[in-house]
Parts: sequence; structure tokens; C-alpha cells
Amino acid sequence: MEKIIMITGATSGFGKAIAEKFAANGWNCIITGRRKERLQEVADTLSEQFNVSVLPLVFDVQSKEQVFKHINNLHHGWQNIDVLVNNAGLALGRDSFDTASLEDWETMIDTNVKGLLYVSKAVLPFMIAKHKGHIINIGSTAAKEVYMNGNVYCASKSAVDAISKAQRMDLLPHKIKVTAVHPGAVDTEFSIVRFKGDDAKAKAVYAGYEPLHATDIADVCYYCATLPEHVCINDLVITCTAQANSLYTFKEG
Ligand code: NDP
Ligand code: 8X3
Repeated sequence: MEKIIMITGATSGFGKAIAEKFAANGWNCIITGRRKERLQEVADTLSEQFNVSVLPLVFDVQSKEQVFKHINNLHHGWQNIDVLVNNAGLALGRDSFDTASLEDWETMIDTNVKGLLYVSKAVLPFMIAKHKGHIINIGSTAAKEVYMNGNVYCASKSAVDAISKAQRMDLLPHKIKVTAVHPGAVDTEFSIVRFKGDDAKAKAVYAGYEPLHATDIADVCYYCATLPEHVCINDLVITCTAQANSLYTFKEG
């Protein structure tokens, strides 16, 4: 039977790689993001390359109205979502608590925490109706240890960790699996966004070691999503070999 995965934030980075991995394995994909043209490009490429159906939905996860409007209006065939990957997210700034911008804090909380809650709430009725489903939440090593000047980004990912644990317990009666995937450093657009387009600062994050690739995260999500029905990976921390945790990465040179 054809399977459906919905991935938020599929215009770049992990989300795009996850969509490619699942589409390559015959899954139909609902992909979301704010950048309409990029999303359409991803959708066109996937459907042409892998001969699967791809539905691009353009919305901002920070907007409760937009999230519920798009998901509530899904055509019947697309409601049959097997796996939801709550991936859309970002860090903004790497500033000390006393100097960081309140606006950046609000955007991180609204996206990483509230956005994940809205999308989960909107998709859940479909999974509950069929008594089956799988939510994969993308956390971070930043959820596990707070690093200096990481303050609210780390807090938002700790919230993802806590929400994943809560979902896992509360959704057991509905046979819905919940997996939290916590990656360390991965070279995507993440740092360009964090440093607001400052390429040199972004590149420096990944200098002196080989970080993870977005495809590594896609492989992990695919593994978790294709285990037998009675098996659920609850919590998975993945780093590159040079990184021990969110506090320590061994860099050459
Ligand atoms: P990217 O910046 O490459 O991708 C982020 C994706 O999220 C984009 O598709 C973006 O789409 C989407 N997004 C951001 N804000 C919104 C929003 N308000 N509404 C809808 N979509 C949004 O970064 P990554 O792929 O690296 O990040 C993906 C997730 O992984 C994030 O949650 C991040 O915190 C987490 N993470 C990243 C790590 C890393 O080192 N890269 C490590 C650990 C976790 P668009 O701009 O088109 O809306
Ligand atoms: C992204 C990785 O180390 O910048 O979650 O927090 S890190």
C-alpha cells in the first residue's frame, strides 16, 4: 500500500533530504515551507525523479490559522498520513542572555515550539481515526546540554524533548509512535539563518572537522519510520564522529 509522509520545512536541509529519501523509496510526500518557489522546485524534482505524488503546502508554522487551514483542508486521500516529521525550525543569533534580541527569542519559540504543537494537533485527528501513526520530532543535541549563548534556542529544543516524551505517553492508546531525533552539527542553511546571512560566521561553525550531512539525518528518520510495527525508537542522539555532545567538538588546526 502507498505510504504518505508529511515533512515540515522541506525547502532545504534535513527536510529536503528526508523528502528525497522517502520519495526514493516510493512514499508520497506532503512537503511544507514558506519559500513557495523552492518548495515547488523540490516537489517537481521529486515527482519527476521518483514517480511519486508530492503535495507542496506553503505556510508559516508560526501561524495557527495557516497551519489549521492547510491541514484541515487536505483532500481525503492526503489525510492518510503515516508519518509526520516536525522538522521546521531555526536558531537566531548566538548572543548572551543579557544582549540577545527578544524578537529572535519569540521567533524561535513560535517556530520550534508552538509551530510543532500546531502541526501535531492539526495532523493528529487523521492518525487517531486510523489508530496508527508516527510522529518524528527533530530536536537537537542543544536539547540535551545547554551551551553558552545558546539560551533560548537550547530551551526551545528542550521543549521539543519534553513534548516528545509527553506525546509518547499520551498517544499510546492511539497506537501512535513518537520518536525524537536529536542531531549535532549538520552543514545545512541552519547557520546561515542563525547568523543572518553572515557566510563567514556560518562556515566557521563547520571548519576543522566533518559535520554530519543532511542525508545522515534522512537515513536515520527512514530507519526509525520503517521498523516493525511493535518497535519504536524513542530518543536518538546523533553526532558526527568529531562531536561528543553539544558542548565539545574536536577541531583540527
Ligand atoms: P535549514 O535552515 O536548512 O532548514 C530549515 C527548514 O525549516 C527550511 O525548510 C525552512 O523553510 C523551514 N522553516 C523555518 N522556519 C519556518 C516557519 N516559520 N514556517 C515554516 N517553515 C519554516 O536548517 P536544518 O535543515 O538544519 O534544520 C531543520 C531542523 O533541524 C530545525 O528544527 C533545526 O533546529 C534542527 N537542527 C539542525 C541542526 C543543524 O546543525 N543543522 C542540528 C540539530 C537540529 P522556509 O524558510 O522555506 O520556510
Ligand atoms: C543545531 C546544532 O549545536 O548549533 O541544533 O545547537 S547546535
